[in-house]
Amino acid sequence: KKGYVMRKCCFDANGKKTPFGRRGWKMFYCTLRDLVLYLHKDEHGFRRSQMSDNLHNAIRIHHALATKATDYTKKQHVFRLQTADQAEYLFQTSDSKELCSWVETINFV
Ligand code: I3P
Repeated sequence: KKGYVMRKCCFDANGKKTPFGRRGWKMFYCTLRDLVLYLHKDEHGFRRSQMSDNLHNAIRIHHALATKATDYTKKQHVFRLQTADQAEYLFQTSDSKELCSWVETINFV
């Protein structure tokens, strides 16, 4: 699965709160492949990039959990992603169908 999303970092690895200045929303082209979410500036990023670039913003989703962020009311169509290393992100999708599709894809791969 692929597509544009907005991402906000809430907690870094080991549940450490993401510091102010790095908590903003940022747009990425997201590619889910082999249990990794790759985040790039645009849809050409994956093809153009070196593997080291790919891994820079990559999130491993093995043993991760995606849930609709019903408690986050500032934006619509947002899901929360909690990873095995206890990082936490919010992702805003374009509509409710995309939201369900990302959540299901992440949880059932
Ligand atoms: C953050 C940015 C986010 C905001 C976050 C700020 O500042 O304004 O949009 O989250 O608030 O810290 P910065 O870009 O300097 O990191 P919301 O959009 O959810 O309000 P937060 O610290 O309460 O998460």
